[in-house]
Amino acid sequence: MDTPNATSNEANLPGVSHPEEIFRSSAIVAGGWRVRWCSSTGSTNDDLWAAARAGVPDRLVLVADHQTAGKGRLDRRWEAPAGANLLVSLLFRDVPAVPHALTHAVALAAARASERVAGVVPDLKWPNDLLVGRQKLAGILSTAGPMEGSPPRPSFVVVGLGLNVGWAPEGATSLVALSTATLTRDLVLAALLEALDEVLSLPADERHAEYRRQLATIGREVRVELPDDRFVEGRALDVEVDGRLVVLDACGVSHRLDVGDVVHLR
Ligand code: BT5
Repeated sequence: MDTPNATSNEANLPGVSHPEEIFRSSAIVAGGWRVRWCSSTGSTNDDLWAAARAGVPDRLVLVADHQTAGKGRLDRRWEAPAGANLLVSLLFRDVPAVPHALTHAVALAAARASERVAGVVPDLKWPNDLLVGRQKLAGILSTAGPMEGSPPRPSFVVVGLGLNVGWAPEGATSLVALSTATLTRDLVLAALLEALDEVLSLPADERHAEYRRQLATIGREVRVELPDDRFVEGRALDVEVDGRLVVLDACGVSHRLDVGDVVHLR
């Protein structure tokens, strides 16, 4: 595991074409994480993925005040005005046999951090949204590096989290809207990294059990919209260790779903 080095924040980040311009010098270092802030970039996930390809160390965390091309899943956009929300990507080079476990860990850590700093207790919605009631508080996008080894697994994973701290679009929510606590993005980030260390230290089966417990999707009637415009409706029965959602439809057919958007019907 790489040791954080708070003084290295001015250094160029390999794989990013304009590092001097985008990185400013503030650094928070917590646990084994090395944190770099940039004022504006396209997408922190894209930058960190490129930097990972160029060899930057494990547990590098990239935070942006603003993204001009923030990405959601399935080529959607992630919006946030400059300076309002936590826009962060984390690099994991220690990839478990089930890479989804890293995404789940970040979701659990974001939920713990929201509770600790703001007293807000979000639910998880499959695959990785944080909701309060029916409103989205945070979303996660994970991008895997090239496969290697035997059996093959990603050489690294970048997990990007957009957590609404001070702003939310119509129909979504933010920590500030839900809490009277004094909140800064630094505070939320520090709580996130601390919680992530805790969650990652859990044995894999306990972590999966916690993810399963917090997944409000289980036991609900759901409509899962699939990327090819098909959909599955039924009762969400379970989430498997590999992250797949198990849905039993009205004909008694069980579907194991890898990607999709869930609508909680009841
Ligand atoms: C997600 O996608 O929820 C994943 C979002 C990941 C964003 C982070 S920010 C740091 C890192 N760098 C990146 O470029 N991305 C990651 P998805 O489930 O597809 O949700 C996207 C949809 O959520 C959009 O189509 C909008 O409808 C809605 N949306 C956009 N911005 C939002 C916001 N701030 N809060 C709530 N909903 C939002």
